[in-house]
Amino acid sequence: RQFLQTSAALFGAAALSQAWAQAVIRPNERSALIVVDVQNCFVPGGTLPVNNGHEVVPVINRIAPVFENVVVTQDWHTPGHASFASSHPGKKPFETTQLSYGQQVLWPDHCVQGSEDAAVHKDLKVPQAQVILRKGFHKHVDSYSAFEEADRKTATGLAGYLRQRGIRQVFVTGLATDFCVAWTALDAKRLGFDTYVIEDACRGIDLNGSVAAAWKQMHAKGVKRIQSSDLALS
Ligand code: VGL
Ligand code: ZN
Repeated sequence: RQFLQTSAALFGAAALSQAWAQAVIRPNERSALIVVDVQNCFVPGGTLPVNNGHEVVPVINRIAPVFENVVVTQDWHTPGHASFASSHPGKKPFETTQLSYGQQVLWPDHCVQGSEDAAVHKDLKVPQAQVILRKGFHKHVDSYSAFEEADRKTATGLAGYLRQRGIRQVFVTGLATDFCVAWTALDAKRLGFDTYVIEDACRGIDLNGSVAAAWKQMHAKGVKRIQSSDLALS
């Protein structure tokens, strides 16, 4: 009896401190939601489908209303883009090659400018989004990150846009966790933004453990990994 009461009290205290430790995160006017590449190409039926990629849509739709500032990105490649395996004779998708700026994973042809495949997913509901940023439009340079192209020299302009609008904190969601989401989050952090990735609002491609590797790198650089349930939605 005594033991049961004591353990119940301890359990209650533990649950309470747990609740305190897990402080709710409340986005404000200096926060932006970044929705990365939620496009037809990256969901089942698209040209570079991410497993269960479509499942990010309801999660993003649920959290989006608390964000005053929303950025949507679109992977937006030229026909014959350098990141396409079809542009490199003898190469197959998911192999790698050496380009002028370093190693490049080669992908199936995807997200070609103006195609239905490159359109934003029809069920995504972010009517307040203020900018749609297209990336990967230079034929010879890929751009996983929404901030900087793969040559690590060419800026997209997003950092300046966010700074000029007074944004200090970003919440990254979308596709794919291990490529465009991770690169975007790592650049955001490096460029001085307080950076969160909302794990359940992302899905990964996962080539040879790339999802785990991406989380490890993001953790090492101070990107914060949270769940959509950590956000205050009212
Ligand atoms: C992406 C591979 C190629 C992404 C874009 O959005 O994560 N991945 N292009
Ligand atoms: Zn791409």
